[in-house]
Amino acid sequence: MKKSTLTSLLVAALALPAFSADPPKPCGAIPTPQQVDWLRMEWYGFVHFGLNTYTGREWGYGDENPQLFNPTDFDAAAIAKTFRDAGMTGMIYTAKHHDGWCAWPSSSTKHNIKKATWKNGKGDVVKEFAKACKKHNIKFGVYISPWDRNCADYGNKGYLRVYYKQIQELLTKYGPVFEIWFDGANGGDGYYGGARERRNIGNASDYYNFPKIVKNIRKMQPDCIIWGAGQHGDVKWGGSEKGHVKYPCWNVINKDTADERWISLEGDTPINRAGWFWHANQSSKVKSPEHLMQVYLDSVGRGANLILNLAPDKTGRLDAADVESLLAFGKMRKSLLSKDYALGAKATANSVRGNDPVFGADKLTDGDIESYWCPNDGEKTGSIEIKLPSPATFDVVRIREQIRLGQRVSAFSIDAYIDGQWQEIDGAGQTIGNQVLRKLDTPVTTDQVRLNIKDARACPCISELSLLRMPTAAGDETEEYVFAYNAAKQNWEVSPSAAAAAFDNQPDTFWQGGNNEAIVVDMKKTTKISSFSYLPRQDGKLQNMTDSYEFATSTDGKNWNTIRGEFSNLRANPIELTVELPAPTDARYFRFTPTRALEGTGASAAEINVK
Ligand code: FUL
Repeated sequence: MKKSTLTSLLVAALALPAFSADPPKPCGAIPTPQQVDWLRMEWYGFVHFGLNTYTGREWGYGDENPQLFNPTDFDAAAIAKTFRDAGMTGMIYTAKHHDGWCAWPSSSTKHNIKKATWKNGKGDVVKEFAKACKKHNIKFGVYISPWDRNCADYGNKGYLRVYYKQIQELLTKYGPVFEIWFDGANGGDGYYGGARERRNIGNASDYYNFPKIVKNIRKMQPDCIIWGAGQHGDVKWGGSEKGHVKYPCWNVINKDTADERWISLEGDTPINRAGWFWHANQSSKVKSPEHLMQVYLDSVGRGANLILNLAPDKTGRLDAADVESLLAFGKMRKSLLSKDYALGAKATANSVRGNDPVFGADKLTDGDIESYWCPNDGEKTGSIEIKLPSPATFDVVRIREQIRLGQRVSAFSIDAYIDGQWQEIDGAGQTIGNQVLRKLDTPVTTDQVRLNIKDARACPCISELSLLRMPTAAGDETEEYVFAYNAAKQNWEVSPSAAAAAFDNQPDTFWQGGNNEAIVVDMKKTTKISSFSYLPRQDGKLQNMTDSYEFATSTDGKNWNTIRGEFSNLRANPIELTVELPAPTDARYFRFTPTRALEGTGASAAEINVK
């Protein structure tokens, strides 16, 4: 090496800042930039709107008349605006649900919007929503059910061509799609082109060939987040249709193995207890803003995203009660996030990576989501003290990890300096990820807070700590169950008498019997009824949970009018379901006969009602 080169290298080395540390190496699986952007969207809306809106079903059978679709007052822009006003960052529309009906003029099947009464078959709901989202600056996504109860070829290879075509149409004709939703419900009874039978597809991933689907989506829309797809996608189900995700919440699968892969979670829930689609008389079932806040804390506040469903009614408008609750929750959330008492506060840490200020403690309070505090490699614990300019009162602590380097922290606690000493205000912190929102039991007033990282998979990388105040108390989970209606049941004569538990207005008690064991009710006087409702057992068990029925009415107890059907989606969402009768009917007696259970051979019902 020439002497001059050596000298210039030495000069360059001396010119470096006194302390300069390299950033830590990623730990485990890391998210793609798209997954990071997606997590920062936090929450967005779901829209369930299709033929089910007109039949009152949660799952269409596949034989519905496509002419039924006829919204008289559909305004996609008004819906997108409501979502935007609430603070939602996107919308995912059920372009095709399990009934197989396509809400766009698809060339893959005849069962589509071209046969709708609406706009003489010239309409396209997907197009209108995509345009409306663009106009109101929220992202647009699609739900396209893999299960198709209409298609004659469902279960065979032939259906795959149809399905791939549908995916291709949705991803190439409507502009950017931020997320595509592949539902997990697969196979079962259906119309299937007239076969009216039960079809099982075995392993869903193998049948649909999700790896191939994922590959094709990446080509068509590289930025599209893929939900489900048998864990070949980017995001997985939160685990219940109540919107919550479990805590601790790791955004990886095959954790700590060579196959570890980043997959985030999404909590999903409808704003209305009536179900995902719109149902008559649902206004009394809307979830309160406080309840929604609790759902938000238990999804977004555990490091996942939240998708909240709003269902347009038959006119195509959102339900007024749903909108009111959505906007009230949106306001509550904005208020919660509006003031961070820790922003700009001084911070010191017991250890800073290579003593380099780039990784200093004040990165937690600089309002920059990308900068982060980090200790040296091998240090899996650490503690940071934050000193506020003056005491503040807060009851939510938000902490974020720099997830681009992987999810690391597995245990933490928070202390506050109160009455001259450090006191633990949260000792139960586990994972962090994109963000945790830790709600304290009571508000705390202090000017000093300490975050203790107690364990991590590698040196922790914490990007933010915020001190927030909840505008009103977050709702409690045990909000009282609201029935669709409470008829005067006390005078009814129920046979067998053991079935009384299904008519006591107590959601927690339930009747258990056998399949095909009829319950006959004498209401003692003839009334006009137009629907009946069924609440499945509420103890969290699926065993003997009735999911198919016969329901009959009679004026004399001898001659019966009978209908048959299924209670859909109970496995994921065991809510009270209302079945509209074909026409209002005079009845003194009704008979409920369970004909199938989700699991097991028995039958059960927590509550049955008529209206
Ligand atoms: C479930 C479906 O079966 C429901 O009908 C609904 O669409 C929900 C979002 O996903 O798996």
